[in-house]
Amino acid sequence: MSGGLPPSLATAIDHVGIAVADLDAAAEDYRRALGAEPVHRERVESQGVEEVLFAVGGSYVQLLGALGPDTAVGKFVSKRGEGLHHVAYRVDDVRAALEMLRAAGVRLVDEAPRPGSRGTTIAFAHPSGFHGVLVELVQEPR
Ligand code: CMX
Ligand code: CO
Repeated sequence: MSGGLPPSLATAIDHVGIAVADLDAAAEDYRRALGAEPVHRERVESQGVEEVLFAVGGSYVQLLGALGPDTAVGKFVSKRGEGLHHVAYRVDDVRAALEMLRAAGVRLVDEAPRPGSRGTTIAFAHPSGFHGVLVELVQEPR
């Protein structure tokens, strides 16, 4: 197939986000299992999470501990238990990517980009548009 296809949304999988109940315990389990030290840890108040990142190739595994029960991750863990929380796609321009999703009729969580960890710019699209998987768009710092 060629012609008429818009440019693709993303350049890579940036990370997979995994909701955990105890961030320190999970980070230690992943450290042993992956045979690698975490590369980053950050509290992101605006998202209600603390994250630990492990690098795998050019992508990350993002462990997410909730900062409280009424946060996105806190509610997820109490309703569904630990596990895959979202898939994050790396994009060149979050604003343009949001426009592409909007044009494709995908339900958005964020209407506009916002700051994420590591100086990234992020936005979320609703799981309903991606067959049950919450989607994050990530633009690396310029
Ligand atoms: N993946 C798939 N489904 C999810 C989900 C997720 N991560 N989180 C909630 N749901 C489902 C619930 O299971 C529930 O399904 P049912 O109706 O079938 O029971 C439904 O969505 C509603 O659940 P809820 O607890 O009422 O959740 P809300 O609708 O209030 O919020 C969502 C869901 C996705 C809009 C919200 O979590 C959100 O805005 N997320 C974006 C921000 C975020 O997740 N930040 C943390 C990560 C930060 C980072 O990666 O840096
Ligand atoms: Co994420």
